[in-house]
Amino acid sequence: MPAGVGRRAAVVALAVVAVLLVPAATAFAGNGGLLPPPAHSPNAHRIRDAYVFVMIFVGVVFVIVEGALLVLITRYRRGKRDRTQEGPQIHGSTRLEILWTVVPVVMLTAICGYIFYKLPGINDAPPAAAANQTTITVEGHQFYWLFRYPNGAVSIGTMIAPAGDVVHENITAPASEVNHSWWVPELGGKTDAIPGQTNHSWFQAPIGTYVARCAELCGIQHALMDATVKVVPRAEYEAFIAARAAAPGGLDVGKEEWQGVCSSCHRLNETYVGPALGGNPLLRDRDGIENLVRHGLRQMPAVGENWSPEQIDALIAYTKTLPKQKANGFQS
Ligand SMILES: [Cu+2]
Repeated sequence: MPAGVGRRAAVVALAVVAVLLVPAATAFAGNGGLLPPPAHSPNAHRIRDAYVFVMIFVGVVFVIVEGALLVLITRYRRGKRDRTQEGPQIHGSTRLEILWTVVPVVMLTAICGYIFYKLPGINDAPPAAAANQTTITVEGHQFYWLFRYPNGAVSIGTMIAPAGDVVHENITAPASEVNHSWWVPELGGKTDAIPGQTNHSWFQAPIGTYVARCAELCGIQHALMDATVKVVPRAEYEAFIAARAAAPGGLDVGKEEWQGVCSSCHRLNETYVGPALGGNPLLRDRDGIENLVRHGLRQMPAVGENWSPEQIDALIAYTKTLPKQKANGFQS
């Protein structure tokens, strides 16, 4: 092989490696690299195991296929052969053909088998005998998550859950909503929140704070539709839901509504997705605000269509604490 050709091949190979390294480096620069975030619930562990198992095959296939591609491109290149001259004529290789049929079948069977082996542990929650059970309803709304606890307590944006318990999630959305998807990557897979339907998921997690996201494009502020799952000791969970149930119209509920619901689209002193609300008499008008959140107006969805009267009380209690006048200048 002439020296010039060898150098050119080396340069091409280096360039290919560099191009391949760019996405790999980007992936590793993100937290956790190519892997899902660490799992903190048995179902999430199994999802991660399945991901890693499939990833091993994907990696090996990628290297073999791309490697073969590079070898074949180099080995069978035209080189100095004239364009009009035919290249070497290669006919079938029975052994190779059997190999590239059988190997993928074996790989797909292995992947299938492993996934079916893991699936029950992803889908089915541990039985009642194994751990305390709690049920929390998760409701998707444009553009916030609302949580309902067994004693009637409600929270918005932050779910409080007892550590170690099997927490069953009933995932749904009110009738006039759009589809959302509840996803806490560290605690399990995605589950659709479909209007008028209830889907189920579960987790069993240690004390910690976990990020949740809406995984279904659901409208203009979809990007803001995240939430937090705070897993706390059981006593703390019980105290929280008891306090919430005792004061369903309390200021803390109102503050969550303002920050988690209204603020997705409104600022006090500047136009955001919706108009500025600072100084708006509506903030002191219970009937007016109720009508607005229950029915929506023009582009504004009916964000509180299924809120209890106490939740409306909570919102008005909070908005009454906001400044009466629109501030001078444009800060929010
Ligand atoms: Cu959504």
